[in-house]
Amino acid sequence: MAKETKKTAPKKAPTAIKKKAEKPSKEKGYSASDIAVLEGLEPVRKRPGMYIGSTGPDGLHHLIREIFDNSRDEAMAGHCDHIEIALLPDGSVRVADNGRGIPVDKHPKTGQSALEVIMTTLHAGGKFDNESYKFSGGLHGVGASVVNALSTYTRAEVHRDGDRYVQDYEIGKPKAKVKKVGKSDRRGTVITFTPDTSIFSDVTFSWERIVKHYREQAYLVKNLRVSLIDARAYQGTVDEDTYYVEDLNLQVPSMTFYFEGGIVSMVRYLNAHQKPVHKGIFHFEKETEDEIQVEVAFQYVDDISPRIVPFANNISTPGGGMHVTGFKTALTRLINNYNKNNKILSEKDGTLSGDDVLEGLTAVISVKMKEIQFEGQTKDKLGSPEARGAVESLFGDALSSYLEENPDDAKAIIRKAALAMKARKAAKAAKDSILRKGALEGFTLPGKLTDCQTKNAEDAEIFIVEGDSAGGTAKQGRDRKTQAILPLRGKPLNVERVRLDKMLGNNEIKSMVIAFGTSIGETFDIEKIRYKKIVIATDADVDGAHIRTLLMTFFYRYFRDFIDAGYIYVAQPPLYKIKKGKALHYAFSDEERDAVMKDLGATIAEVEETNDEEEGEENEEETTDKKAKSSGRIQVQRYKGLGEMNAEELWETTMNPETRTLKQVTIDDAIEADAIFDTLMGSDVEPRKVFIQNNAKLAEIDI
Ligand code: 0RA
Repeated sequence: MAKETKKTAPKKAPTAIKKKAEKPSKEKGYSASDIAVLEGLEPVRKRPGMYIGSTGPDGLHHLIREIFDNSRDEAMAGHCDHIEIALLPDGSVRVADNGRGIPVDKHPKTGQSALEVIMTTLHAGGKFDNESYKFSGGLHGVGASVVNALSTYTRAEVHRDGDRYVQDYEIGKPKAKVKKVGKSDRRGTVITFTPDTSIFSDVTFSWERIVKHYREQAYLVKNLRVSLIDARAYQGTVDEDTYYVEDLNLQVPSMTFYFEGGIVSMVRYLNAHQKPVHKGIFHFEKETEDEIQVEVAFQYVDDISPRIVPFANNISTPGGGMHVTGFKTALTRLINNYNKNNKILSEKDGTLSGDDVLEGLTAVISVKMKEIQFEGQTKDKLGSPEARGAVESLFGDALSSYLEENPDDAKAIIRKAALAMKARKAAKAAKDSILRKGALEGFTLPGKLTDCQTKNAEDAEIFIVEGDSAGGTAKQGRDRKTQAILPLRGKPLNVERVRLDKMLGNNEIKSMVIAFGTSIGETFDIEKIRYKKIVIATDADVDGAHIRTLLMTFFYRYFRDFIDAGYIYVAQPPLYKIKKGKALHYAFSDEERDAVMKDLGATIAEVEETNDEEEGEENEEETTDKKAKSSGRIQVQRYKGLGEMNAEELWETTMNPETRTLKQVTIDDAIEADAIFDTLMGSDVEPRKVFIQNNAKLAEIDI
C-alpha cells in the first residue's frame, strides 16, 4: 500500500477512557486495579501510531494481524491447526482458533484472570508461557490489549478444559469479570472486535489485502488451515456465540488456504507458469545452537530475473537484509565450489558472479529468531546481524549436500548461470559502448525534457507525463522554478524481460535515465540525482494504469534506491469536475463525487454528465458555463485523461504543492506492480467460494 500522505482527519481525544478513569466508580464494581489497567491502555489511544504504525488503512489492518499472530504462534507451537478470520455484517472482525485457549486462571499478583490481564495490559502476551512464544513478531507485537484499546467493543471467548468462558470489553475496559458461561467440547480462542471509528479515519477492510496477507501466512506455517470469510454483505446477523462462521455455510465470499508443503508449495506456486531448469525443489530447515531457525526453498526457472521472497518471523521483508545477504553469499560460493570440483565449466570461463547465480532463481527464505531487529524506512529489512551467519552456514551446508546428491540439477543450475554470465559480459560490452558515446552523461539532457530552473535536487520535481498533449498542458501549468516535465510517447518498454543494453536503446527509458542524472546499473550513483520527487502522472484509464505499472516495475528493477529513499510518487488527478453556477468542485473518487452531489442536493442519476465528444472540445468550458448558469443545474465532467484539463486546472488539482495529493510509492507498491508477484498476489479474487490448496489432506472439505 502506498503511504498515506493525505492529511488524516483530526483525531478525537480519547474522552471515554479519561472520563471513566477520573471517576472510579465503586458502585459499578470496579476495583482500583481495574482503573490502573485503564490507565495502562491510555497511551495506546493517545498515540495509536506508536503501537500499530498509523491510524490509516495500514493500522486498521494491523489490528487483525495482532490477533491473528497470537493464534498463529499457537499453531507454530503445534497446538492449533485452524484459524478463521471473519468480517461480520456489523463491522466487527472475528478471529477464531483451535489452540489451547488463553488461560483463564487467576494471575498470582493481581488476582485477575489471566485472560483479563492479556486483554487489558500492554505487553502481556507471552508472560505466561515464554517457551511456546519463542518467536514473537516483534514489529508491533504488543498483542490483543492494543486491539482491545482501539475497539469500541471486544469479546474474548475461551474454550478450555471442558468449559466456556467469556469476557466483554468497551474501549479496552472489561464490562464484567471473566464468566464461565457453560460447558464446551471445543478448545481454543475466539476474539471479536469492532474498530473504533473515532480512532480510525476509515474502518473499511480490504478483502484483497486480507487475502494476500493471510494466503502468505498459510504458506509460512505448513499444515495450518486459514479460512477467510467476508460476511459483511450478509443480510442477517451472525450470532455472537458462533465459533467458526464457516460452519454456518453463508452464501458469502470465502477462501481457505492450506499448504502441506509450506514454502515449497509457495515456490511451486510462484513458478506455476515458468519452465523449470531442474526437476526438484530444494528444501531444508534447520536451527542453529543459538536458536535461529532457517528454512529455504528454491528452484531455478528459465527466466532472467530472480524472485527472492524473504521472511523474518513470518513477517515479509521485501527490503531484504541479513538473511538475504547470507543466502546470496552461500549460493555464490557453493555453486562456484561445485563447479570447480566437478569441472562443469572450463577454467577460462572464470567464476560465476552473485548476479549470475541469481538469474531465474525463485527462492523463499524464512528465518525465525528471538529479539529480532527490522531496519529501513518502512521496517521491511532484517537488521539482525546473527541471521547472516546462520543462513550462510546452515543453508550453505544443505546446498552443498544437495548439489552432491543431485548432480543433474547441479549441472543444469551451473549451465543456467553460465548463460547468465555470457549475457552479462555481452551486455556490459554493449553498455560500455553506450556510456562511452556519452549517451547517459548529464549534459546531453533529452530534448523532450522541459527542465526546471533550480539545480537543487531537494526542491526539484520531475513529472513523467503520459503523452505529448498532457505534457504541453503540464508545461504551461507548472511552477517553472521547481517543476520539470518529461512527456512519454507511447508505452515505455516492458522492462521485465529485457537486459540493460536493450533497455537503454529505448528512447523513453533513455530520456528518463538521463534526466534523473544518476546513470544506471553499475555506474548508478544516487548522489547525482537531479530531482528528489519523481512523479508519475498517467491518465485514469486502462492505458494509464498499464504505463504506471510498467514505470513502477522499471523503478523496482533498476532504481530500487529511489523507492527506498522515498523519491517516487504517483500524482492523484481528479476524476470529476462538478460545477453548479459559479461553484466548482473536484472529486477524486466516485464516492467523493457522490458526496459532493449530495451536498449540492442532487444525485448522480439526476444529472447529465457532460461529455466532450458531444460538446466539442474547444467551447466545452463555455457551454458548460452557460448551461450551468441558465439552468442552475449541476454539470459533472469525467476526466479521462490529464490532457482534458486546462493548464490552470492541472496546476490547481494535481501539481500545486499546496493543494495536490501525491501518493508516495513504497516497495510494496512496486512489488505489487511487478508482474510475477501479480500472479501470486493477483487481485482478481473470485468473489465466490474459492478453495485453494496444494497437496491438500483435507479431503472432507468440498470445493
Ligand atoms: C498465553 C498462554 C498460553 C496460550 C495463550 C496465551 C494463547 C493466546 C491466544 C490468543 C489467541 N489465541 C490464543 N491461544 C493461546 C498457553 C496456555 C497453556 O499453557 O495451556
